[in-house]
Amino acid sequence: MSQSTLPAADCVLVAQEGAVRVLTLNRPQALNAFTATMLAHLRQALDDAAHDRAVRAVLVSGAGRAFCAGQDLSDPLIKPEADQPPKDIGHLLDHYYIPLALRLRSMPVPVVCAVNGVAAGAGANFALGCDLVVAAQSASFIQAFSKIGLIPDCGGSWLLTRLVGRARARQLALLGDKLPADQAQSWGLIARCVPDDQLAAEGMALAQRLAAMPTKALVETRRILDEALELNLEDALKLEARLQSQLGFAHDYQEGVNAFLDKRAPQYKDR
Ligand code: T3D
Repeated sequence: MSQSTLPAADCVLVAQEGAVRVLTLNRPQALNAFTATMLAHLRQALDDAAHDRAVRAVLVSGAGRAFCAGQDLSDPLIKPEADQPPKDIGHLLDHYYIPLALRLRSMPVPVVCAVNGVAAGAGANFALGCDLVVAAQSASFIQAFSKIGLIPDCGGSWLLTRLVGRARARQLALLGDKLPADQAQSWGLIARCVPDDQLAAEGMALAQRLAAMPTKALVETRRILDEALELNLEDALKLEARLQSQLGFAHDYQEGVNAFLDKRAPQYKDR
């Protein structure tokens, strides 16, 4: 299938392959570390994908040998300067990381992350915030924050314990050691670890597969899996019933059942 390149800022490349919007973090000389400009473009690219009804899944990856080294520590917005008072780095979180993490969580389509190399700091937590994470064998995840005197951000404080439990979350966040992709998979931090030369194909295959599925049901599945963690059983059952009732009125449920009964492939279109 041909990949057409759409207009975009250089630091985040945007392309379309079938119903999949492909976003590539593109500052390989700095291991795709996030500058404020890049964070703004990434959020805009996610907004654009969310608003384009031709998009049924998003695939995010990185250019070069890394996925993303987290916040660019040389960005003038946060870089400490001699003889100047410390800068308020909370500003960066309020204006860039919080909206980015929330945008990811509220995407109306599933988001697959193909982690092609090291994912550190906010780069790791942005990846882990995606719906399905597939990583190359040579990739790794680093909660680099403690090494520079910070706490996990970009959703890390919320995600880590949920993904790997208290002991492993603390080990990752306190020590800031590199977790190889195969161990990340065996710990349940990510969905899959694949040979390096299969990453691009595997990421695209997952995204294409999700793009052909009933999008609304996938997005509500994401929602209930997160929300149910905070609920007691009875409230979770009630939320299941409410969402199931809504989905039951949608085209895709009617189509799924009819296709099953007709012994044909379903054609889903809700978003
Ligand atoms: O203000 C705030 O900080 C709040 C927000 C926080 C969110 C965060 O993400 S905090 C965490 C920030 N990230 C880090 O602390 C990771 C820093 N990077 C590293 O520890 C290492 O680079 C890696 C373990 C990721 C990879 O190591 P390695 O040996 O494979 O590569 P390298 O040689 O260290 O890096 C290659 C180049 O990328 C190098 O530039 P050069 O010397 O070739 O010109 C290096 O400076 C640059 N680079 C890597 N990470 C960053 C970076 N430049 C700017 N910011 C980075 N985060």
